[in-house]
Amino acid sequence: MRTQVVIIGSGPSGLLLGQLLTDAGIDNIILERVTKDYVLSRIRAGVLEEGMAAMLDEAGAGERMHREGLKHDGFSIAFDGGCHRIDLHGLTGGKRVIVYGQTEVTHDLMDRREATGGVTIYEAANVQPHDFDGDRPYVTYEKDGVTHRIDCDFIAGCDGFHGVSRKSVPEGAITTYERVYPFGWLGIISDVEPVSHELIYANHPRGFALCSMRSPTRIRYYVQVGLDEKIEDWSDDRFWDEIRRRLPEEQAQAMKTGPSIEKSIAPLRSFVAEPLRFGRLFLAGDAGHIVPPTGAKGLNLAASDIRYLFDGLREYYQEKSKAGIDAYSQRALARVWKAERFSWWMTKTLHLFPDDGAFGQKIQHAELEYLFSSVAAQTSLAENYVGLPY
Ligand code: RFL
Ligand code: PHB
Repeated sequence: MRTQVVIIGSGPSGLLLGQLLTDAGIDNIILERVTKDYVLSRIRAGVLEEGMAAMLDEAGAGERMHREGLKHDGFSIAFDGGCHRIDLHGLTGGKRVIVYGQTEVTHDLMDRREATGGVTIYEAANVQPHDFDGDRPYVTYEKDGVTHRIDCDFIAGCDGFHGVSRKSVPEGAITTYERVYPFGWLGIISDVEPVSHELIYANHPRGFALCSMRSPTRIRYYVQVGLDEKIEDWSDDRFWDEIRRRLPEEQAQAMKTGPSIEKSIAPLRSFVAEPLRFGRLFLAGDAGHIVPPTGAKGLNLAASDIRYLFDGLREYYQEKSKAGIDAYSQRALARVWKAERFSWWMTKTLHLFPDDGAFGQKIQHAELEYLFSSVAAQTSLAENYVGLPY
């Protein structure tokens, strides 16, 4: 088999790249390790920057997002019994974010791929990129016990943090930067009305909490938990009691509760691999970098990587220029590091860090009080939250 670009991974990065390439007349095949239903069962991000929304439009997959997505002009930070609103729209000259689940984004991109005849091979086992340091790379995989080979011009590693692409790069060619946080997020989904029509991020002595949503009738709430916490120990009642304790009185009283339809614990990590290109292999999205979810940047960074990578590949095929692919790693990393900084700052400012002691807590309080009193500080937060330009 031969194609122009083999894409490893059918998450948002791989699907977005695949669609833009298909629409530009560039052949591609996606290899995905698990089933389509499994990919669609993953519950992850929920906040889209306008830049990402524009890319979904460009890929012809934005229609339902515009219809069902919730446009948010601001969010609040709960602290010390009060709730302080960050006016994203006013502080950024009219920008906003769209609350629309990653599951829906993936669904829309998969539907569009099917409608335009794109090829995805699900349950492709032992996917392995080869010879990407030369001019004739290829990828092997197993399907139903048979080994297949696809020859190609380029390989896009869009296979997430645990994927095979980054692991295939010789150790000496890659540098990694990492910070693992001493806590995780316990998240639930429940079909109840959100406590507020905008998101609330809470800093509380018992730990961080976040009230997000998926629709006007479905909530996505999180609480910070220790790394040793087990999901079996968290009944729905225990979760609702804990999140109410971390919110101001007014929101705690108003909170509607119900049975959870999903409950899971995710660890928090900052991670960057440099560079993001190794000959004819590119890393994009979580394969190349991870942010803690506090800034809602993971999914949005996947989109900006694909912006640069797609532009580079299109220039290569349509204009016979290598300039875009040569610049990919540097352009993507410049934006990645700014989002890493912002996500680290949001995480540091809003969570309880038990090892930082009383001094750490005092600094955190000063940081928040400064933020609530300074339009300059709020503007900086707002412009990062809505997304820096591509
Ligand atoms: P994905 O979504 O992980 O997709 C990678 C795809 O590659 C497949 N794969 C392979 N395929 C073939 N061969 C292999 N060897 C393979 N290994 C893996 C996988 O099955 C999968 O289908 O990466 P992508 O496309 O780069 O998208 C990135 C986003 O998914 C990610 O940044 C965000 O979801 C991060 N994230 C969150 N971001 C937010 O902004 N807000 C959140 O609330 C939020 N919650 C989360 C998250 C990520 C989580 N992970 C990674 C466990 C919660 C969790 C639990
Ligand atoms: C979510 O809705 O899942 C969500 C929203 C904002 C975040 C993280 C997660 O910062």
